[in-house]
Amino acid sequence: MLQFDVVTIFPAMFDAVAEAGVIGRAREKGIYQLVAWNPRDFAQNAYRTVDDRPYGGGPGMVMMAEPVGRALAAARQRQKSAGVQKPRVVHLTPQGRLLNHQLVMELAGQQGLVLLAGRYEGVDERAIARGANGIDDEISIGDYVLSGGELAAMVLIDCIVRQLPGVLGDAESAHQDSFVNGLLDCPHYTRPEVCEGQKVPPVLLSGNHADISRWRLKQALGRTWQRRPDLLVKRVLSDDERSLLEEFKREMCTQELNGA
Ligand code: 6GU
Repeated sequence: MLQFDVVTIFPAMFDAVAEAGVIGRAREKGIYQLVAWNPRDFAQNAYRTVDDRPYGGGPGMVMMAEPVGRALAAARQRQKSAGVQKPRVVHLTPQGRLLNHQLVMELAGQQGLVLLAGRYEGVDERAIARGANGIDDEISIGDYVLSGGELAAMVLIDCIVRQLPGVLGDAESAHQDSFVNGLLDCPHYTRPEVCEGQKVPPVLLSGNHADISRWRLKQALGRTWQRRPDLLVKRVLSDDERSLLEEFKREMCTQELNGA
């Protein structure tokens, strides 16, 4: 069972992942466990203060090192009790390295993860030092700013849990996801065959599985070329894929000439 501990001043936000959909069901099945730790419960004064003004001045507040450090220590202790000797400790921050499929797979192979979700302008640097009993990674989920690390931590939990054995059924298998083969996914269709005058591509009704596979790969290549050319630069195309992409481009030109 994968062990998650999250340090957050908004533990209730994590009910959203713990209860809904495939990720909620995975928790009920005992595939992972998630415990939240609130730095407020480790604050010293009567107001349970967890933030203060930044030294050196400037806007916003900083999360205090001591309550955060004590919550992290409690999270590590809980991991140890659950049998995890060396949990990976991750700070979610826009200053982190960008999350991608490869990093998700690496984290999905860990026994336990401690996630620190910061708020305000950031966390006192002394609570997020690297090294023994420090932070192992800083991770960002994209080049935009969230109000806190909680949503990013939930994104991370969702991506990781859906990769664990027994979470997705055959029908929803993670092997066919976008990014697994370095390409975006192909378009999908279901009933009815005609929807407001728009037909399902005839090849999908042909029953010819080889043709269907080729069409799907062609669409995946075409979409990736149109929407995420950066992904194609990183991926070596086989001769077959190269000719499918050329076919896609030719068909696009023909559609344009026909006014589609
Ligand atoms: Cl991990 N945290 C915050 N606050 N904003 C983000 C982020 C993380 N990743 C992208 N934006």
